[in-house]
Amino acid sequence: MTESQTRYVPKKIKKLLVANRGEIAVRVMRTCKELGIKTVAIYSEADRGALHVQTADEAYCVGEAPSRDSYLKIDKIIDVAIHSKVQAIHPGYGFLSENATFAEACADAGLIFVGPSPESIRSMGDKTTARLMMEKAGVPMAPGTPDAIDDPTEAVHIAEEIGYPVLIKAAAGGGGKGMRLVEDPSTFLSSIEMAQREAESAFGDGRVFIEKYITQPRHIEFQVLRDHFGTGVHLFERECSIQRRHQKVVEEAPSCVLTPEIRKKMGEAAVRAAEECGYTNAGTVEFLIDGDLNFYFMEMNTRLQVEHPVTEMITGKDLVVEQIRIAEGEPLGYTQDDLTINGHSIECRIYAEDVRSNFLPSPGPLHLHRPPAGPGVRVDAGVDITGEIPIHYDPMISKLMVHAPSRIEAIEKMIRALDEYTVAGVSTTIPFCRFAMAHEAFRSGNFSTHFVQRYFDPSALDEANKELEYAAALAAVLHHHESAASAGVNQPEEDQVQESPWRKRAWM
Ligand code: MV4
Repeated sequence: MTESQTRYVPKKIKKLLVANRGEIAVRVMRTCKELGIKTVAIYSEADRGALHVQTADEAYCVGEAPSRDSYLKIDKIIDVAIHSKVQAIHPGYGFLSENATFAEACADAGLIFVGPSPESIRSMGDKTTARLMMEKAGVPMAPGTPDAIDDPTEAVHIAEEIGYPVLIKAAAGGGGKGMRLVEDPSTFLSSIEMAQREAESAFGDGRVFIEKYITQPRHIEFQVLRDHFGTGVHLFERECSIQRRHQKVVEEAPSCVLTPEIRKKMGEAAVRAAEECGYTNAGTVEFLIDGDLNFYFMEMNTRLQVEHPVTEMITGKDLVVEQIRIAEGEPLGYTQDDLTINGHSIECRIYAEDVRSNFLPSPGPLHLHRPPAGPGVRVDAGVDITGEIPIHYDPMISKLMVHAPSRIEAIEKMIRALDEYTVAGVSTTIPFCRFAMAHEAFRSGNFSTHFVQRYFDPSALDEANKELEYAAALAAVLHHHESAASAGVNQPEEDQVQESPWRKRAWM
């Protein structure tokens, strides 16, 4: 295709296929209903009775339970889209959402892919290409190799210049896959070789690059939106530092460590990042931020993210509405100055996992799913009052979001909502979320991406006796309030406190 042929032709969406399952499929369909758009679901044989199938106006089985036989079957999904006469496909997150070949297949079939162009997906998917583009856009990055390493002995010198520890990352990786930490030069060469071999077998692409390792960072990401007329905005940040093995568990917006000045700088860098790759639709620019509030580009996610609702709650924007309008060729219709932060929002991801057994997935039938409600509470679930968490997919049951005027009120509301949440039949991460909400480090804002590893001890949980656990959390909170600012109880050990770069920025 030549440049002129790719010019965007506005087109109204009357019917849309959601190429996904679970809560995100339901969430996208809800907005479609509000916009008067008919919805089409696809499902695997494991999902015949699933909520997203019941929610859709039409539903089509696309194959057997394993994702590669159903939710990842590009040809089959395009066939269903053509047969059901939709104008557009929304990919949700995961599955085919960041697959450039799928976005291309949609375009080739005359279908709107609700997301960025295949070119944007491809360039951000290759972390070395992304790095080069961000450098050009003047987005701050951790010191590192400008490109993939082809001469490891030369890379030793670069690592020496950067200074140890360094992190080896796979060009085709992302989300923490294929990373390797190198503490000192003695293991550098062997680590590079191992990383290249691992990347080759995991991604079919052995290219790796190195970056200076940022210690005890926080993960802060910016939501961006960009239309087909070159207007781009950011919808502020989400703090996602509470994660376990690259799986986020608690997210919030805004982050309690950003000053208005740094927020503005990071937001502008995120919009420049989107401009540089000709980005359209919704995207997320991930940063690491160190204790001195220096920020570094990590990667760009070219999809709607799991944690998008916290952004919706503080901005009042429905991100799926924005995605669909942009995909239809509508101009954004507002600018950065029209956007403000209202209050504070927190999300807890409720997984069917056993927190006492190292977060082992706990799939199976849900005998009862009774989510909390009330003012400022939102639950996006993939199941109804009963349902099933199939073994074949991500075991997330739902996302619980709260919105309140301040961070502390949001935390208290979340504790109330978690306590109200009843799930019978499977183990859930609710006890972990309650632990996080009650923890002094979380409450004070003095935490980093090491929070779970540093503080979480499953033996502290007693899921069998919720009341007891809740009472303990309350007692701890009460104690904290009564012991006022400097008692030093409920604080991490002295040496840990001193080494935390976040303590000086913690407030409530
Ligand atoms: C890093 C880093 C420290 N320094 N890069 C993890 C996910 C992937 N996007 C990149 N990741 C990291 N990159 C530099 N230069 C630490 C991590 C990291 C991390 C980042 C965010 C949230 C949780 C994390 C857990 C381990 C490592």
